[in-house]
Amino acid sequence: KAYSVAILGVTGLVGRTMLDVLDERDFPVREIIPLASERSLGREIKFRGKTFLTEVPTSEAFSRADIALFSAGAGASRQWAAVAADSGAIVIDNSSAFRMDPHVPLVVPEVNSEAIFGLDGSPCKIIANPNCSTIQMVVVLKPLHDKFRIRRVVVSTYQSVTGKGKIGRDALEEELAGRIPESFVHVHQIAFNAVPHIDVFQENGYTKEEMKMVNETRKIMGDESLSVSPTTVRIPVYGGHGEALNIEFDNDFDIEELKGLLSGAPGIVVQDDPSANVYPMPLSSYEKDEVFVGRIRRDFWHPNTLNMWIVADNLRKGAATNAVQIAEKLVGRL
Ligand code: 11C
Repeated sequence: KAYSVAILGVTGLVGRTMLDVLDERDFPVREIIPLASERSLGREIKFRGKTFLTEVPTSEAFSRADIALFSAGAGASRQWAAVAADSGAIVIDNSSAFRMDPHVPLVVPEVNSEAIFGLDGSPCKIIANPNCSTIQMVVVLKPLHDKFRIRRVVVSTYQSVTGKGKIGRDALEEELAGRIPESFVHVHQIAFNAVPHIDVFQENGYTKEEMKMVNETRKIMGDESLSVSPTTVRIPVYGGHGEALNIEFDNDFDIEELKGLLSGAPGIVVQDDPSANVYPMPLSSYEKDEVFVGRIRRDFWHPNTLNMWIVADNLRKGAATNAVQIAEKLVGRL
């Protein structure tokens, strides 16, 4: 069986990446229903040699879809998710709108794909895709938590400008070309800089991006006792988000056993050979679907504690690929 797939936000960076990933992974597509705002109405979208024209979202458009991938921001998701679900589509929502809704599963297939389905075996009508910086972290935390029980994670991120979509990428290019705007997309100049401020500050002194990493991680891992202590930073790169992780376990570990565990875990590629200068970087993770792990080493100054460095393409595993992997779990179940 092939499926009719609507993509809301198809002209954005994540929307376009969703098309690429559906194609590359041979997703059984019968028809693409490309949905965008009035501004982009009638734009040609090419998929496997066929051309589809963008439409504005309507209940009629969603009634033609089996699966609706949403990536047009939380406002659009709030407006259209229930309409799409009531029209018969299963919504996979890349926005933050429903992630913490207790009735909506928040899914990273390597960690909790079983959450996609209800007790009767049918898929939930709305499934949330987590924040990019959370997704890559939980992929590596999961096998370690299962084996050694994680007590605490201290994480510092190095996030690509594409996390803010096309405007984030364009802002860096403009600044590098010497065109300095009156107000900065990344709050401050991002060219030649690092800005420890992603999304808005909350009353507790953390940013919304940081609190997503705390709350989403607990929900996906199904463990409210997990302690995640984040600092999120925007840096002037494309290709992926980097994260330095300091992980304290309940139990001690053997470093070689731990590396073997990561190597064998789904969705992870270990790139760790300091003697040959091999470790993950945004440039080498660009347009790849896995989470890359390196600099794996014991924290010698704290018991049962590990340091490592991970990188993943935030538009791929951090958004489009994760959404398509969720859609793959629906194949044969709709
Ligand atoms: C960033 N992580 O890098 C954000 C982008 O909740 O899906 C994704 C925001 C989200 O700016």
